[in-house]
Amino acid sequence: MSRIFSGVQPTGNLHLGNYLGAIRNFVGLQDNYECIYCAVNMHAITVWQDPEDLRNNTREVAAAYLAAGVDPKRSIIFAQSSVSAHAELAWIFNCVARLGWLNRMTQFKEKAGKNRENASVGLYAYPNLMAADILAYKATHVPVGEDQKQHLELTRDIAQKFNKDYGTETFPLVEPLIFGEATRVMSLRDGSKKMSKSDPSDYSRITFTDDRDSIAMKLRKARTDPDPLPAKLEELDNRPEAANLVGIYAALADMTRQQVLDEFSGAAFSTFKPALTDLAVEKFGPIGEEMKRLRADPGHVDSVLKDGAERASALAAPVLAEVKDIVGFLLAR
Ligand code: AQP
Repeated sequence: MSRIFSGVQPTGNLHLGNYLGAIRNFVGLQDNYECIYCAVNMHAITVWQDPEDLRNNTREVAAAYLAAGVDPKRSIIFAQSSVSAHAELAWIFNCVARLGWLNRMTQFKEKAGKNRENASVGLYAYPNLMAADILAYKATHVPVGEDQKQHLELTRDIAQKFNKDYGTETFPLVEPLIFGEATRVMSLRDGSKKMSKSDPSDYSRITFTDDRDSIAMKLRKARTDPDPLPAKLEELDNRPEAANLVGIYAALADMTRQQVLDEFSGAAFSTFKPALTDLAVEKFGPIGEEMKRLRADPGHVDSVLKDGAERASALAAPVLAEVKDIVGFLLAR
């Protein structure tokens, strides 16, 4: 059976983009793959995290997986920092990846912003740790949103270079799984920016724990244009905010975007936004409720994470031992 690995950073404000681009897809994949889902807390600290918030947000990511329908018996759910193979393999990959490769990573440029000299070394080396996350399990497929495509290409480059340098076929070339009608959900305030946890405006995103009133309010305030919805998909090309809302509706309703237009063409946003609100509440509401229930039972979430960490460690240990041997590290016997 092919193996899936994916992760979400426990940096708070889990949102509809994280759900539609990644977490929702995790659930269906359990039928056909062995799945490993991680709260990537070591990635989170590449920018400052308050320790207590980090602990809570790590549980929150695990709770989101559970509430969305990931089954902890069939799949592995764990926190990255509890399996030391991630950090150990990342160091080896720091020595495989080339500076030129990392210099091309757009996420670093976006997150470091103008004050590059002050960004952490971890933020720069982030893609090497991501490669280690995936390859510590020799995972073959990685379900992610579109924004992670470039990092996955780097993972393939690292696997290829490692295999070539050492004359082995140790690592598979991973395939991204980017699917659904909303692989890149945009900010509700600005159709040119992706919906993101770190956007200072809470109105830019719908979060897992928003109630009906908040969802309705955020969608009511969502930026749009004055025109009604068109009949054809091409007519959305220069209307990023309208295209975003249609994409969100399609993904939540399991429809294509054209089917959404077939239903709503000619409708004003004053009609479409309430319909989208109802749909978002129907699909997202129960997940938020379940997360609230899980928040009240941190012992359960902790036991899922502990069990997951043990199972993940058992899978990663032989891979790390194989890599250390290939590299020429003496193995302690
Ligand atoms: N807007 C999005 N649309 C579709 N998918 C998205 N993902 C993130 N934003 C969108 C996908 O969610 C998964 C987890 O992402 P992450 O938490 O590891 O990091 P991120 O991509 O940096 O997420 P954010 O929300 O944008 O956080 P900040 O603001 O901290 O940078 C990934 O599969 C990602 O593709």
